[in-house]
Amino acid sequence: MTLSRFDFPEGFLFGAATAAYQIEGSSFGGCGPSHWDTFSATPGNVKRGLGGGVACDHFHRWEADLDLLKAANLDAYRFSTSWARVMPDGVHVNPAGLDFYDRLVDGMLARGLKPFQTLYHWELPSALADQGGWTNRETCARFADFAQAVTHRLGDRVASIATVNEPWCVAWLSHFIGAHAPGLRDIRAAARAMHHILLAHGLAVERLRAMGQPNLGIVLNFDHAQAYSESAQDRLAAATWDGIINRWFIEAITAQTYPAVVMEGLAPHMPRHWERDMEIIGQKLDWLGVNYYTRHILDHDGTALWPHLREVPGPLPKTQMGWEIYPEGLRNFLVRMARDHVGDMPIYVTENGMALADDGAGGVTDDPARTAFLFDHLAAVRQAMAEGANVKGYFYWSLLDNFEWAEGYEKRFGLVHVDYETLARTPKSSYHALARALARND
Ligand code: IFM
Repeated sequence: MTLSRFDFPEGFLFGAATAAYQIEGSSFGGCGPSHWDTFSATPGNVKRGLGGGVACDHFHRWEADLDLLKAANLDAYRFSTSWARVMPDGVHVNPAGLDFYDRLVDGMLARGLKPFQTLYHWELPSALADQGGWTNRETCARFADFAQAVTHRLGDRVASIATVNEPWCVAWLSHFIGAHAPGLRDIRAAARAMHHILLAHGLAVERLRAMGQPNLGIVLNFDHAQAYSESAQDRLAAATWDGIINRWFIEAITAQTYPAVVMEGLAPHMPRHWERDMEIIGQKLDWLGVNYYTRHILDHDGTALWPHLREVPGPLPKTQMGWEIYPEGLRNFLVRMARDHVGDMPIYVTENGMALADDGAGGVTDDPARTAFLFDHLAAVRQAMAEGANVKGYFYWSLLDNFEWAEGYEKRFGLVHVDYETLARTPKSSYHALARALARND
């Protein structure tokens, strides 16, 4: 199914997203070390042991990259501001770091692109990681300082600010599963990170509100949780997964509570007096960002410790990440967020996309599967809107092939191909399809 911008209400925003560490090159511009530099320098953590030192060299090529966004007829660009670049030691400002983002934001405005900024997309300065990172409550206060410093410089020009990208990844994936920096597998560290990342969000919102900054939100990732069978145990496994990834953050923010099904495992490990933070965490926001990629099928694993579950491979076609393609899940989450949590508050799909292999045989830029993925998910957004979700925009992940965290550079999500030898950019057929769909014909 092919759609165009005219199938959506006037003012609906189409954009593409990236993140600082994944594209900029952390070895440039006085950027400080982050826990992703050390994580990726440790054997076994990242495929081929590559980090974000150069990445896509966006730090030097940002103007051409903004031109690509504009030529795709996009309305907005979702980018992030690296904490380690702005504050190399986590505390003191690096003027060159702020200057870079200042130029970048002006470059967006000059091209008619709305800047959608994310404050934290995972590059925790090493100096703060050394002090316990997200397991340490102090990091939350430092994050509010960072939020203030960046906003003081950029806040007059950005269209919106998200505090944190995907707190589930920051906390659970990184401290319980251990797949992302800092690579811990420790339930106590995970419980603390699950709470502290929300506290950091709340403190930043409080600080930015005090500065009069409008349009504040957070970006959460959602994963459709399906029980493998109708058995009570499998349904509990799916409900537990749903609680950990889909309910924990949104319920803290909108209802100032944590789901009982998750507290069953985490309660003994929560920081002291966590309840006292819930009011700060639950401040009213202006919009919600929904990142959606796939579903997971869960069954009960009686041999495993809490949360007693394991993932079962599903039957649907999969992306290069091995993720099932399931657009219905996006419709579900958008409707569920509106119905159960945020009502009429604006929702943006802040990430949605697929990785496709670079086959190295000339097919790298011909990606009809990505085009189909994109339009099928846009159709799901339309359905959700017809069912009452107040969705205001859609951002494809990602503009460029980039550093896909633990997967290194092999998993390619971009509308634009990046040759990591030459760093040349080549728009794929999905990029051209999107550009045609968004053309205004005027
Ligand atoms: O690349 C990531 C991004 O940093 C956060 N959301 C999911 C994407 C694909 O895995």
